[in-house]
Amino acid sequence: MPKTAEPASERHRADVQRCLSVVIPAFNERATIQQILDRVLDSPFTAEVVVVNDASTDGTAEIVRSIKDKRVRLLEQPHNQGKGAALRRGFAEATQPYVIVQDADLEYDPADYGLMMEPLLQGAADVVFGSRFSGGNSRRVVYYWHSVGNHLLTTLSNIFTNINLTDMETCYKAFRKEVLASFELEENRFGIEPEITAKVAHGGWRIYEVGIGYDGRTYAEGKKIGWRDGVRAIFCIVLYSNWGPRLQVRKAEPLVDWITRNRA
Ligand SMILES: Nc1nc2c(ncn2[C@@H]2O[C@H](COP(=O)(O)OP(=O)(O)O)[C@@H](O)[C@H]2O)c(=O)[nH]1
Ligand SMILES: [Mg+2]
Repeated sequence: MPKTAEPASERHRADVQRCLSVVIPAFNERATIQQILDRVLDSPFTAEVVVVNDASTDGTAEIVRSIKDKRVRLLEQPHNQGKGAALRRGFAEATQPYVIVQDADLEYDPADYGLMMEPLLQGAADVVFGSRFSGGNSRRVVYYWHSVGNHLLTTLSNIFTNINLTDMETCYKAFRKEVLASFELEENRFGIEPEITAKVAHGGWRIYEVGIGYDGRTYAEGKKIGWRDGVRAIFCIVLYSNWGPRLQVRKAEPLVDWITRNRA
């Protein structure tokens, strides 16, 4: 990537152009939605925030509605459909040249948008992944077996896509808008992460990875993803690879769907 005198991450706030659509999928995130929106709106890159409320029942939407900042738009899903469906809706509504995914909890920090935007603004990248497992950023120490699972899923994804990511499942994925317009997304739930990864890899887009901080939450603090989502992720890695159509993995979909949906 070409070096400039003043990288985006260190540029003076006043010099930063607002150019970023932040898409926030939100399902029952009353405890954190206000705080994450404050942080997102505080970023000098944020031109627009598209919150997709996934039929929350805890008052999340009311909190979003009470925010006066004109950059915030609230979209309502008619019934709960999952993160993937929420992102599909949010991406379709994004109007800015760059789009980033922001979860509604506080695990990922909008203060890292500068790092994420740098390769995009310099014209070096079409897509940027924020990695929790590379770089010297601080990271809350949480579940060991989750990190093993993440590494396994990333490795499997890399094998099928032939790109060398260190964190495929990261929430922080930033795109030039054209990239998102170049493919259709199908996954409704957490399978969206391997699906996006496979589609940007197969599209030949220029992908960069930057180290980001991570303040992981525990299940007691509201974390929801589970091992069944890992099963779905493995399925999606194969399904959306070049091997998918040849192996006719779609035939296994009803069973994988059933496993994913029947949460303990
Ligand atoms: N778990 C879950 N999250 C959803 C859903 N729809 C939207 N989301 C949002 O997707 C993001 C990621 O979910 P989260 O439970 O934090 O995933 P995790 O941090 O990987 O465990 C959060 O912003 C959720 O509010 C859904 O149906 N289920
Ligand atoms: Mg989360």
